[in-house]
Amino acid sequence: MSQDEKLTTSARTGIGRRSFINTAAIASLAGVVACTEKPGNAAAPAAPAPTAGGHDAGNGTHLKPGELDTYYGLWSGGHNGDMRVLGLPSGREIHRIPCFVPDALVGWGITNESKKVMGTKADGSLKYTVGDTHHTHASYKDGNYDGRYAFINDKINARIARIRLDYFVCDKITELPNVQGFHGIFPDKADPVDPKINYTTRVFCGGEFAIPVPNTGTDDGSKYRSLFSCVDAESMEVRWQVMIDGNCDLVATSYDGKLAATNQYNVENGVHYEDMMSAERDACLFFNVARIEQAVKDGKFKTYGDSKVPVVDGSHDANKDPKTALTAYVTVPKNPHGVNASPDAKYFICAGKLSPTGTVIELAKVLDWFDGKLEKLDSAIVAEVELGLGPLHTAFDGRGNAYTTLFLDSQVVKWNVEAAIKFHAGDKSAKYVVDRLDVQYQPGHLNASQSETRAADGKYLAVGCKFSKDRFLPVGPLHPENEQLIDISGEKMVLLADHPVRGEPHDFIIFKRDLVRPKQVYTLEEFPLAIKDPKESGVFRNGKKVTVKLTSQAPAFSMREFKLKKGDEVTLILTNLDKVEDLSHGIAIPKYNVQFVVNPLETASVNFVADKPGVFWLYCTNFCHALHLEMRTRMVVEA
Ligand code: CUK
Ligand code: CUA
Ligand code: CA
Repeated sequence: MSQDEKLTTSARTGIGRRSFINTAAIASLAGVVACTEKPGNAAAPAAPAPTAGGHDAGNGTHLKPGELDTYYGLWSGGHNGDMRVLGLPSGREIHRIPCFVPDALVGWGITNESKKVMGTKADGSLKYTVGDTHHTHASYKDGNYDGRYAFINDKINARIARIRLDYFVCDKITELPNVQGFHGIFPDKADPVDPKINYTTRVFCGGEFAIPVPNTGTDDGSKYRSLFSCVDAESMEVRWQVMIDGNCDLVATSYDGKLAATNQYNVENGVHYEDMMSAERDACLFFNVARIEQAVKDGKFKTYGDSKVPVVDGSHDANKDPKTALTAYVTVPKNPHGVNASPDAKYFICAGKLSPTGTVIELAKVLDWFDGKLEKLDSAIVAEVELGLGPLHTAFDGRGNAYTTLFLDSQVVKWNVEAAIKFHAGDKSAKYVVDRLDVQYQPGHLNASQSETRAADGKYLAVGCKFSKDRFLPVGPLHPENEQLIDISGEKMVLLADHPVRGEPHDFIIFKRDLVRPKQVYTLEEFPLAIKDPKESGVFRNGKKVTVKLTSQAPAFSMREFKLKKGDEVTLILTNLDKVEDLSHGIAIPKYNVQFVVNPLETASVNFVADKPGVFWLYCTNFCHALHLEMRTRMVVEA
């Protein structure tokens, strides 16, 4: 960027704050740590950690060829319906995990195995082909990520997907009954009853849009309700739901497993936006997990429609007595957005959205209320302080500071939680705002490295900006969104990099790379249909039903040709017998609309009707070998 262009940007964004960023960025250069030279092999796995605050090439995010990132980022892919994997601090996108939407690269939604995960109609076609992912979180153990699973929501069709982090693939999808606009998710971090279970066994899901329950075609607006759902992290079945007053939005969970919460912006039960913002205060709704599970055990639930999932009553009226209450409604200012758990395990923070405030709720006090030891529930609020315009989401650095996005101000504000509590208690000399940084532009989610774990390390902060405007080359009316990386290791925040991303990214997590140990090859045992030996290949006929068994080993498929008859109902099974990591093959069937990839020792299958007679060259689509182009097999469909 030339100096002139820089000035243009500064003029658009407010010169004062821009020049501050530049000064801060230059100041941080003083502590440059020379990038470690690695002798010899550029692909050596151990990458030197770029020191935040000491920047090579002026931005701290540039890795030399062959160097690896030090953090993984799991990103929601918005209405692409996938999860994205980024390496940080480089910001390079290294993988996409298709979940809710078909993906032509790997044949997600084409193979029988992926269709089974995605869900099909009676005719075998996919039940849904659109998705809208917002929130992604990973399973916990001892308050940190354990590398087992990640979870992601689909807002459109109320589905939750689980991703296995050993293979970085989606292995289960569950549709929530009687829910529309399923928004926030959060895994629990411990069991509220059994202290031995210090890891994730449940995932909580917030239903955002109130609908008639069951939703069977009678529109009686007065009966619209929202449900808060609990999904079993292992079976992925819905364990229970809570019918609430108002709605759910984002979700947070406590470190002891006792509490889950959702912010509510529509306590009014409005159906138009004017109605939804008519009250001055909405709520942060807490769920007493142990009591809810006891109520389910005791049979105190109903079921609705076709669903067999137990639904307990979480309404105001049914939960007035703290000693028996399943839910607690803490009132917070107007149409709050995110709710986030501080890494010291003490607080949930609700961002005000239509109020310029952040609300700090002390969890010990909420538990006191459930125990009958706190008279007024709202006195669990220990701070409600002004942050700026349009506060949405909050992240943490593990040093007592919170970072909140200000959508309208296009800023991130860094504030000290304990100072905010003192200020709220009357000490007006307590300076809680530590720093402000302009971001480009209109930030939604933000998250810091390891933020919502006990191991928050305060190194990097990423900010998902909803508008990029002038930050990238123009590409027509649809601009990319702008994912920005900020160094938060010092007192002042320092903007490090802009990254264009496909819309609409929402939530994400950033964690140390050694918390996951991905496998490099599958095992044959994982696939019931695996063809373990090329000699098992062949065409196996049972009337019109035909099974074609094929294996791949570079540079050939196990059969050079095979014959079918017009009208055959074919299942083609392909096992990749190559055992070397990264040696994947793809297979395409021209005119039959088939393409999928098999990774080392993976098996996948497709069904099709051989309705077009002719000779078809099935060919490998992944460049696997010097003879990749020659890697083909002939399918002859006889008329
Ligand atoms: S919501 Cu996207 S900016 Cu769906 Cu998490 Cu706040
Ligand atoms: Cu196998 Cu290309
Ligand atoms: Ca409201």
